[in-house]
Amino acid sequence: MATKGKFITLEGSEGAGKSTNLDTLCELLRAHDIDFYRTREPGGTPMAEALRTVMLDAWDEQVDGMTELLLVFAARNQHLNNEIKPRLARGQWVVCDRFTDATYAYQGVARGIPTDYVEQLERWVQGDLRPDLTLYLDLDPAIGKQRIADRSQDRLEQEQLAFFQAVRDGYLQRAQREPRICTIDAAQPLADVQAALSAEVYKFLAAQTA
Ligand code: T5A
Repeated sequence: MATKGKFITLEGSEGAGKSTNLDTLCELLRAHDIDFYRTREPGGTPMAEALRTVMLDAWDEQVDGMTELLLVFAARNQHLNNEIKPRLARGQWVVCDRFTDATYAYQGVARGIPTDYVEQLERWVQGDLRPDLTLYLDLDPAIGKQRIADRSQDRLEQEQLAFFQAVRDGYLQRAQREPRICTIDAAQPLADVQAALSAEVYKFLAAQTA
C-alpha cells in the first residue's frame, strides 16, 4: 500500500517510560503543525480494545504463547483496517504505542514462538506496511520493575524478571536488524531521555523535508 502519512511507533518494556515519552513526541509533532493520530496496541478500536482486555487479563488457566500471538494479530488487523491504513492513506501521521516489534519481543523471543510464525502473520496482516520510525526505550528490566512496583499489574506485568530480560533481548535483536529502530537509553534522567528522543525525531523530520 502506498502511504502518504508517516507511521511512528514507540516501544519499550514495562516501566521504560513509554507513556511519559509519548507525550513528548506528540508535543513535538504538534509544534511542527503535523496532523497526527495517537493510538495504541493491542487496541485502538472498540473490538481491538476488547481483545486487549482478553489478552492482558489474568485467567485461571494456562495462556499459551500462540494464543497471545493470534489475539495480538487479530486486534492488529482490526486496528490497521479501521484506523491506521485509512488515516495514512489520507496523509495523516499515526503515532502508535507499541506495534509488531513488541510481538517479536514478547511472543517471539520471551514466549519462544518461532520467529517464522510472527513473520508469516506480519506479512499476512500488514502486507508491506511497516513503521517509518520506531523509538525504542531500552531499560534494564530490574529498574523497570521498580518503577512500576506501586501500580496494579496485568497478567504480563506479573511475569518474572527472566521474561523481561528476554523481552529486552528481543528488542535489541530487532534494533540491530532494522535501521528504522532508534535505541534510546531509558535509564537516564527523564529530561535526558526526552532530549535523546527529540533529537531522533528532529532528524526524522529533517529527512522528510530534505
Ligand atoms: N504486548 C503488546 C505483547 O505482548 N505483544 C504485542 O504485540 C503488543 C503490542 C501492553 C502489554 O501488551 C504486551 C506488552 C505489554 O505488557 P502497555 O500499556 O503498552 O501494555 O505497556 P506498559 O509497559 O504497561 O505501558 P506504559 O505506557 O504504562 O509504559 P511505561 O513504560 O511503564 O511508562 P510510564 O511512562 O508509565 O513510566 C513508568 C514510571 O516510570 C517513571 C514514570 O514517571 C512512571 O512513574 N519514569 C521514570 N523514572 C525515572 N527516570 C526516567 N527516565 C523515567 N521515565 C519514566
